[in-house]
Amino acid sequence: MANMIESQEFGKGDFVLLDQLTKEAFMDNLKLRFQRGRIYTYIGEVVVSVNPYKSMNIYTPEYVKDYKGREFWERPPHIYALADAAYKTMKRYLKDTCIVISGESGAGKTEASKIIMNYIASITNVSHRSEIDRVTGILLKSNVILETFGNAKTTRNDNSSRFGKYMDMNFDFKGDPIGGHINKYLLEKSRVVHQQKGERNFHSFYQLLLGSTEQTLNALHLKRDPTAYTYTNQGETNNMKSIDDKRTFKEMSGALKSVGFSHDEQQTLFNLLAVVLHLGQLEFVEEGQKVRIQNKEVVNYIASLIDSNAASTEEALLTRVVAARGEVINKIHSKEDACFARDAFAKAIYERAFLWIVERINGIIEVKLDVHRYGKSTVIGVLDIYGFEIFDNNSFEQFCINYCNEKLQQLFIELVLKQEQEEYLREGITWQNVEYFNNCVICDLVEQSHKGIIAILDEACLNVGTVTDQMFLEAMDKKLKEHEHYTSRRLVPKDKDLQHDRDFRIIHYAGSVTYSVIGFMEKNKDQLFQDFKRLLFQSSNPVIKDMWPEGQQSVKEVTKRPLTAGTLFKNSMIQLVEKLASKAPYYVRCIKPNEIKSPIQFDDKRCLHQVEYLGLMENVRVRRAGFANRQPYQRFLQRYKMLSSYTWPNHQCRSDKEAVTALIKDIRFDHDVAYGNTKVFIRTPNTLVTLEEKRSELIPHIIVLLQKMWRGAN
Ligand code: AD9
Ligand code: MG
Repeated sequence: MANMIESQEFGKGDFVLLDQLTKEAFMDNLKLRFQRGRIYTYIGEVVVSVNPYKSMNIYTPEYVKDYKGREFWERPPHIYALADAAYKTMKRYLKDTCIVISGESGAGKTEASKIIMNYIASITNVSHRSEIDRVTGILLKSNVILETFGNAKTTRNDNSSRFGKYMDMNFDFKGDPIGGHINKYLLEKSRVVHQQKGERNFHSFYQLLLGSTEQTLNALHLKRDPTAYTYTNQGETNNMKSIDDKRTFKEMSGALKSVGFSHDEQQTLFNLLAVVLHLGQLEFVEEGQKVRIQNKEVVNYIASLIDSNAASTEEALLTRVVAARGEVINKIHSKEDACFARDAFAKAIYERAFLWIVERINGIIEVKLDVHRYGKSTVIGVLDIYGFEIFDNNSFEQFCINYCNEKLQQLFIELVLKQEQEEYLREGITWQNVEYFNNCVICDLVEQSHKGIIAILDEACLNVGTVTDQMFLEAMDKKLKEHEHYTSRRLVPKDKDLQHDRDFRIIHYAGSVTYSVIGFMEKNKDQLFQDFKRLLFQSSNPVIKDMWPEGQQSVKEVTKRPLTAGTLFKNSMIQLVEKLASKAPYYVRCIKPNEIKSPIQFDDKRCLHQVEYLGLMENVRVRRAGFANRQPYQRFLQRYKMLSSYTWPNHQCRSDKEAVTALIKDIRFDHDVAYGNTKVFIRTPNTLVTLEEKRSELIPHIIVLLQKMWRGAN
């Protein structure tokens, strides 16, 4: 076990080894380790990681060498041990594995995912095959691109991922990376047009404005000043010391080039960023019944950047074509409609460009090698997805994100318990169940057909124009009033946490969250007028045209209602969970030590809350209820055979199992041990501690003995 390697001053390297499992003991251990610079601690094979908020000298090539091919218990706790375990399982048993990284915003998930990928890149391709180097390079560099377009500064994290990412790395039979695939989940596109105080739009805009050449900016009709644009200036946070947009722009452009984006493709991406910024500058003014655009030159910029003409662009911005009773008519926007449509257009352009980038990278890293020649490819998946979010004002996005966390928690419960149970069954050992809260009921509350929140929302969205957010809330109240995890102001008028009529609350496994219903329907419908799609499809820029294939549909064809954002998200979550469940899972549970990004402060209350909602205590309990430790007989012998004359230096038994039984009887530990078919199971951590102590006492004698033998032989 890990903590045997470390001295006691660092606490226990595995929470399973705590003498007594209390909240206090758990938190004391976590805090002590954080204060002593030990940011990783195990719960069996789960890694608990506390964000150090400073650079740590523990990711050097020496560390990589130290952990490569080792078992968890051979070295102090480190995320490398987990990455190595996932890799070994994949390579030795040809089993697909996945690493699920969870934790709240700023807890260190994205950093952890990069550390894992870098580790895997460094331990593979020992024969330096150039094709493998190329693939690994692309996999790593794609992170730079995705962070530029998908991350932003929020109040909680200067580099917050505003999308979920699941990345598969494919390996050949030698265990070298030969390709990969990225799945992205729900980009928070509302950020494109609106940011809260203290936050920024996606990094891409600032990088382009501050990092590109004067010539590029001129061609895009842009000024080198993020405060000049509505869409980049609402959070009033442009000069961030921690963010070097200029430098990152260089790095990102380099990454685009080396990953394989052509010059035209890069140019198009920059054009689209500029289009979004210009859209935010459009001013609509009412003139009698009509609305016109005050700053026409902006329309010209937009038209030229999307390779279209100004007249069509202006028409798409001010009117929409609708089919009514078989007739096609041109409907003029009100000022409010025009603003809404403009924002929807900006969000859609950005989202589509992001999706296109992901697909483009996928096209490049897709496994193209001949399967017959290289054998079946195996996979390690890394999931870095948004953590549980509670803001002052929680909307549809938080609802989706928190639902996602419910799904992952459900998977964690199922897999961690299932795995334990399966192992006991396989090994022929009886065990007792541990009580835990099964959040399945909350997943149902959200996703059940007909009765779930998403279904109720979809039903409300079917009735165009007539149903309001408030009516949707009433429908929920009616259907869900009996549900123990749902409440609203109408149902409990005196509840202090429900201050507005628009509020409803879900009691999540991680705590209660109050959501404002405002905007739910609009965000769920996620409507973009066909006029914009057609405009972009008609662009003479092939990249833009390619991004908008549905623009080729005629007005009359567009009758089928597309799936709503909520349903699409729900489906993608169900698929994701299925994908993860089919793989051998490894877990990293990230904890954010404080709210002020301090490398020394450990905020007890905040940390305890995270420990509670991540279910870490239950995790330890499950691990301890059964057996704290298990080891294959042969491995156990190798480590402890010196403890008994039955087994030292070699045993005479018929099997390793018999030898271990004799050894354990000899040292009188058989009351605490069960013998499985292939492994020995040790119930209490103390037994293991004693075994280790006895071993450490004997080792100096053995060394002396071996030295004598060695001298004798010479
Ligand atoms: V969010 O849900 O995307 O908003 P993450 O991904 O959990 O969030 P992230 O990995 O971005 O958090 O970490 C936040 C910041 O903490 C990083 O930008 C680093 O400054 C810092 N961090 C996190 N992990 C480490 C680490 N292992 N070593 C040093 C770290 N710094
Ligand atoms: Mg992140």
